[in-house]
Amino acid sequence: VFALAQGLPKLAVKKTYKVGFAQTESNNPWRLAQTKSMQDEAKKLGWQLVYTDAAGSAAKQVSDVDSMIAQRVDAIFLAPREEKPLAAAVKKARAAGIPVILLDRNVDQSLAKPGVDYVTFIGSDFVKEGQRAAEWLTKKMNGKATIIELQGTTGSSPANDRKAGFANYIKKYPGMKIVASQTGDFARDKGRQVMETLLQAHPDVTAVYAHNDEMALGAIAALEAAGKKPGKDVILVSIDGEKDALQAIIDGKLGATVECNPRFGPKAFETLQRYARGEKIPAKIINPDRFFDASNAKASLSTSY
Ligand code: GYE
Repeated sequence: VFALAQGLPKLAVKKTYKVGFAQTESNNPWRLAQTKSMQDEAKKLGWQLVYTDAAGSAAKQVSDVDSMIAQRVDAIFLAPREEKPLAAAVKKARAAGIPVILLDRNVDQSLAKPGVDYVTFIGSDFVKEGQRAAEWLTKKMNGKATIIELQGTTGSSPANDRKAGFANYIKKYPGMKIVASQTGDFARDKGRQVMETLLQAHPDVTAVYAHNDEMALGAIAALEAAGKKPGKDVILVSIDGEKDALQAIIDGKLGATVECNPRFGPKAFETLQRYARGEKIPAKIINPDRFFDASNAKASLSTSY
């Protein structure tokens, strides 16, 4: 009955809405900060928030979206765990007449499109984040490094784009070599385990590029367990800017981290209201990100999460 031939579902202008937020997992400070920001903003506006946690499973997240559709939420905020499987969930919501706004991760652009299948993507420029990490590391290592890369969740847009942004930058520097690249699933303990294994095969490693802080912190633990000094024997760079990472910079163990801002609440809810009013929403809304290294980590600690 609700199926639309094409185009985005309309959203009525109302005082309050019932909106869904389909979170991907809650295993790190970044996720917790994002969830809190969404809950705080819903509370502030007096909107009902239907919150689900996919606990790291794309299949569960697809069924979480299904249940939001069944509950007839007014709109869905979705943080798609992986690019391909969640594109179908986006299309299902659209067909049911429910507008979707993507938060922090994108879906495969050949499978679902902004302005057609979903309203917009709000998040960071992940390619640029990878580039900035590469730029810092190249400078720090004077263009010569034996690098281990710890990738984020396989099939997720930040893992794909952070990898591409970094690789594209170091291409111009033949001395910057990635000798191993494996997923640590954006998780601290997985990062530690993967680093432990990769260290045995590559004891000559001089640098680590981790797609998020949690994996960098895991790698630091693995390096220390192997008798190496992170920050001296091996230089690490990562992405997110969480409190533990800023502390690791202050302690001299982590070199730098590119910020990836998790505080989506105000922007997300405001964008939905603008959409309801019929304003034209751009296909992408990019969050500005800061950069933290030894020069500003201490001063920035209190602004972190
Ligand atoms: O960097 C990571 C989280 O999707 C941008 O996911 C987000 C990433 C973030 O688990 O820490």
